[in-house]
Amino acid sequence: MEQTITIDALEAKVTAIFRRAGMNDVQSGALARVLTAGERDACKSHGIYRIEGALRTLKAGKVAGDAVPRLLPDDGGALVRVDAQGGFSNAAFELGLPVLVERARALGLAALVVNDGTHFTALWPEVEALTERGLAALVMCPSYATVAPAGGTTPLLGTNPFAFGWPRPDGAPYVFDFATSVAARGEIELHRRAGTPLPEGWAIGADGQPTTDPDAALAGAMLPFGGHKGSAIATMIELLAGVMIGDRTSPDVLAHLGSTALAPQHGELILALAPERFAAGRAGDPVARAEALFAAIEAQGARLPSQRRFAARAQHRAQGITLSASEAGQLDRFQKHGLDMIA
Ligand code: NDP
Ligand code: PYC
Repeated sequence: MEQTITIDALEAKVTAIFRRAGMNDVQSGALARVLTAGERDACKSHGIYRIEGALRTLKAGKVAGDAVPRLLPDDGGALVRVDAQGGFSNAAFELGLPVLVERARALGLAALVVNDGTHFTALWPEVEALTERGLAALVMCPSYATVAPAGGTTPLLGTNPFAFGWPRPDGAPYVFDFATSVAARGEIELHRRAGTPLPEGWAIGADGQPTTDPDAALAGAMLPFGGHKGSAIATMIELLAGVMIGDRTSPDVLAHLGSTALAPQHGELILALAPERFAAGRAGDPVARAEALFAAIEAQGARLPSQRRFAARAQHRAQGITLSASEAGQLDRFQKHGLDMIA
């Protein structure tokens, strides 16, 4: 039977599942917050369906559920670094956030580098943590090699998500967050589970020919969004959030895991910018100018990115989240049996 539960109750349940699986409070709490936020905002591809993959990765010994992230000593400059210690990047981000905010406010621009973390969640929770504090943000990370570069046929790049946020004085921030492939791999997996074909143009099979079959797509290669443009952005992410920060690129991740069934371990780059510092001494208030731009977009009947998410959030806050019978049953089984549920 379908089950409707509050956001807080869902978060408590997801936390309990991770605790039952042997993860510590720091890791369980951070991961539960992000996955529950995915359900709350109707981002099914990075919501509770990802619990199974996280537990599988834990059972395979490819993520440390007991990791305590460590903030590395620095010189007080713009670069803040957290060692995730082999745990989930979400916990490392939470540790680095206050220092990143303080440095960005003081210097105008600061970067948080997370190394050696497992990151399989959406990026917008991290972006919103910065916009809530009055900062603009850019976040990116590699994934595993599943996307062929434009003009190629073999998986090399990751689905490499890229997210941006701009704080707004009254209400929800401007945020976009997307895979640099035509679709996130999670979307293909959801089509596979539902037995529905993919839209045209998402993927090619192992033979290099276009396919709408999710299994063939998962065995073949995904395609970058926007042809050579998405391919170049995905490559930039490999460089900035892989090579530059001394961490794995997407091919390294796949070589390390040997599978896309496990959550990827790599680094992450988070940039925080203080708009008022950049605009100082120039004409015009950046807040007011940004609002005028958003108003002009909406005046054409276009919607701002994340508006769908914010509407889902408001609805779920008011009415709770409805889980299907199979989702609710699976959560109960995970909570009862822990890692024994994972083959
Ligand atoms: P979508 O294509 O669903 O959405 C991309 C963005 O565009 C969202 O901000 C969305 O806002 C916005 N948007 C969608 N339609 C419109 C429209 N008509 N007008 C204006 N804005 C619009 O995202 P993806 O499927 O590419 O990615 C989904 C998630 O997967 C992301 O959160 C990403 O971080 C995550 N991901 C994580 C990876 C990882 O390794 N950790 C790898 C790949 C993806 P809205 O949500 O309101 O519709
Ligand atoms: O949906 O492409 C994806 C993805 C890869 C890793 C985490 N999410």
